[in-house]
Amino acid sequence: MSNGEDFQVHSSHWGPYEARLTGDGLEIRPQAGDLDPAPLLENIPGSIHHATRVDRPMVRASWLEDGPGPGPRSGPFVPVSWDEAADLVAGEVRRVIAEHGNSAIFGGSYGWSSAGRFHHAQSHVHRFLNMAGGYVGSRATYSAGAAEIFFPHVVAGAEVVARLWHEWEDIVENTELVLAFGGLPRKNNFVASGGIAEHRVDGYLRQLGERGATVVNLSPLRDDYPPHLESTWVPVRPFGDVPLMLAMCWVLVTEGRHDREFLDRYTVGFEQVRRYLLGEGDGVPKDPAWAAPLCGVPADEIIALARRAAESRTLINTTHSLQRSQHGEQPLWAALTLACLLGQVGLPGRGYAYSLGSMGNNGAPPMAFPIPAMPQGANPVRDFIPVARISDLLLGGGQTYDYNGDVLTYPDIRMVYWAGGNPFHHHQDLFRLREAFSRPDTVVVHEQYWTSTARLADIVLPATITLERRDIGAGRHDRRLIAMNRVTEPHGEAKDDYEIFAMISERLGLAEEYTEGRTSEQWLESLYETLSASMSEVGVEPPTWAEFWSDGGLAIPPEPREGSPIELFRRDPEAHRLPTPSGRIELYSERIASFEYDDCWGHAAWFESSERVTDEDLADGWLQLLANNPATRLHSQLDPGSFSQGSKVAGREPVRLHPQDAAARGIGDGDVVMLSNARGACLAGAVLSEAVRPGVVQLSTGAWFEPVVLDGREVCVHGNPNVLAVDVGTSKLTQGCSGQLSKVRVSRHEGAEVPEVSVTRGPPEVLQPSRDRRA
Ligand code: PGD
Repeated sequence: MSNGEDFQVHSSHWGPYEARLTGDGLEIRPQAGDLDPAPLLENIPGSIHHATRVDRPMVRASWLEDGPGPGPRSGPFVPVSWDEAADLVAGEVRRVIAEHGNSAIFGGSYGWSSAGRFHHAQSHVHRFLNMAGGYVGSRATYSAGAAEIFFPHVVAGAEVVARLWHEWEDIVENTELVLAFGGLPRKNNFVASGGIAEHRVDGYLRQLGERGATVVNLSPLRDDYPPHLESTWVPVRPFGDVPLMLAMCWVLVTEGRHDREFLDRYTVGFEQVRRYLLGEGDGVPKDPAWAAPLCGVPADEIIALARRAAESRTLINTTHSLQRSQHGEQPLWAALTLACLLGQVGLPGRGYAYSLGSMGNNGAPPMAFPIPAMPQGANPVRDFIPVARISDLLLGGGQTYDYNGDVLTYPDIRMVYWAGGNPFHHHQDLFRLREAFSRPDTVVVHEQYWTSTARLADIVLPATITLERRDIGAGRHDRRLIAMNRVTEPHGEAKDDYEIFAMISERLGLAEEYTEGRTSEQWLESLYETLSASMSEVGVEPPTWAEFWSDGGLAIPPEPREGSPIELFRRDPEAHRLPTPSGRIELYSERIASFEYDDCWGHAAWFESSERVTDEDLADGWLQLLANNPATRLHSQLDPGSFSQGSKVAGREPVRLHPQDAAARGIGDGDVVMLSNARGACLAGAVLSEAVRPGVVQLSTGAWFEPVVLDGREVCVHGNPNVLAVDVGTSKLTQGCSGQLSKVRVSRHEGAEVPEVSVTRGPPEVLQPSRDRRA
């Protein structure tokens, strides 16, 4: 839609906007009707022709000269034509399949890609590889890897718990006390996978406060609750949530405040939990005196909080971040157990909620109609990995490991194919990941920008950004489909992922299967037709395809429902049995217990973690690194953008630490500091802040990884915390990402002079093409 001023409607994971080309670039403005537009929009204007765009297909010179094989993936790139690039990729796919089989290709290709239902990079890489006979895929997400595997054992699918149990409107209306473990961070509420049209959460939180409800922000960071709204900050020590929750349970049980009737009717396993809380097996009562040093909350405050929760209409929420560290299942299970003891689960706006505050549309009802999706076909290869086990896979072909009751074997991978993700941003222990990436014969990446992952690939194919293509924008729990107009021509020789795979498919004799004879425009229209058909089926007249574009989108009503799944369960637990073995909430799970894991038992429990900074560690100079999602960009996307760059300190990612910890180390505001541990080291720019609990340093993810040798050691000079984060699974049960919390040392950097960050400024070294390079 053009609105007379040449602005065109468009969208992103952080909200819709309008864009137009001007003489010297791109002008954008939030879409009218967005209640609280995201500041992340500021990253977009400079992004179209940024110096870091990949403008031509590129192949690493050494790969061209020596052919496929393991190696360090270093050295310059050479530009090639699209035909040559497509020939090379098709030839390598054919070779790997012929010599090693389809299970030698890793196509799990995790990542957020961009908004847009058709040009969704992962859908295309999976569709293409399925047509080629299959690939090793990945299960679950970096966001919620522990929750996705754990919840089905004890209540229901994680998506159901996260997205269908609660609506903000019920919370605003009913809740007196919100115990927000991990807070309800404003930065996360700007973002939702696929897009978010209206950004309503801030308004809900304001109304909640106006109604007199109390929100307790239980987090090491004060601004994990929007600073402009009122809340009570309880600065819980990292890894301290479980002891705090267990001690609250202990108070309820020993004071007889637990709801026996609820526990008998709706749950199984209270007796095992009671014995554990009282220390009948291990001799350790999980009482406030036990919990206080672990969680950093005084015992009398724990008691008061438990009593207040029992006397109020209480909602207990845990964010995704709580489960993104070792034993990530336990905070969820302990919070659910606490909510069950309070007996309020299944009442509107009360009980237990998962991941409110982790994404902007959690707590919103689903759309009444299924949003269109590109069909991916079926994958004949059965091998997969839990998504965060990528380094173990590439380093450990043939090795076995425990996962969710099974023993699995890592297949031997020869080719890695990635589109729409940035593992050298999202994975942990990046120096180990780099070693892992040196093992396969070939790494192919489709990228828009020279991210660290593109720089560590053999073949890099330039992908368009959303502004260069038409698409349908939609998030499953949003209220609007957005007509994403094409605002500008592709940068350089960039192509849509769809076109790229169509070219490669053609060389493999798979063009007909992959494209089904359709152009991108025809696919878009056919996706829209699936939506219009489901609207017509229930008697709703859908706008025509042309009207959809001229209106700039389409409002979709929420799905009508007679109560959330957990409310229905409470009303009638027999008619609405939960999909657990007992049909009830499992405070004790026979099934999990039967796996006999030493790091996840049959009930919520406290486990020590190798990355927890103890009092002795603090005395010895260690600090607890909290590597959370950033406020100035989505993950690593558009790190070179002006909003993200504007936040850098001394040209590097800002690291926040408490003035007390800074003073003890002679660190001043704005100093370049070194964070290090046995896994790696990085530089960052110091920001002193009392919003961070003493003993904790916060360095968000997403600064593009830039390793440089300083004083004889390789260091990320930009500030990517994943060089420090631990690469172990959350537990044998879930094997999720545990990168949120690590143990680090922090000091003022006084060694070699530090180079400026260059990774966000331009491309890596590119050689001129030479006709006889391969002769
Ligand atoms: P993004 O930066 O979104 O990160 O990890 P993820 O890999 O999703 O990467 C998306 C990439 O896709 C970008 O490089 C972008 O340029 C590219 N891209 C976008 N659109 C397209 C397209 O249309 N085509 C192609 N070919 N490419 C495209 C995020 C992951 O990080 C997540 S979800 C979480 S929650 C994790 N959080 C943490 C954490 O809390 N702590 C640590 N230590 N580590 C984490 N990592 C995880």
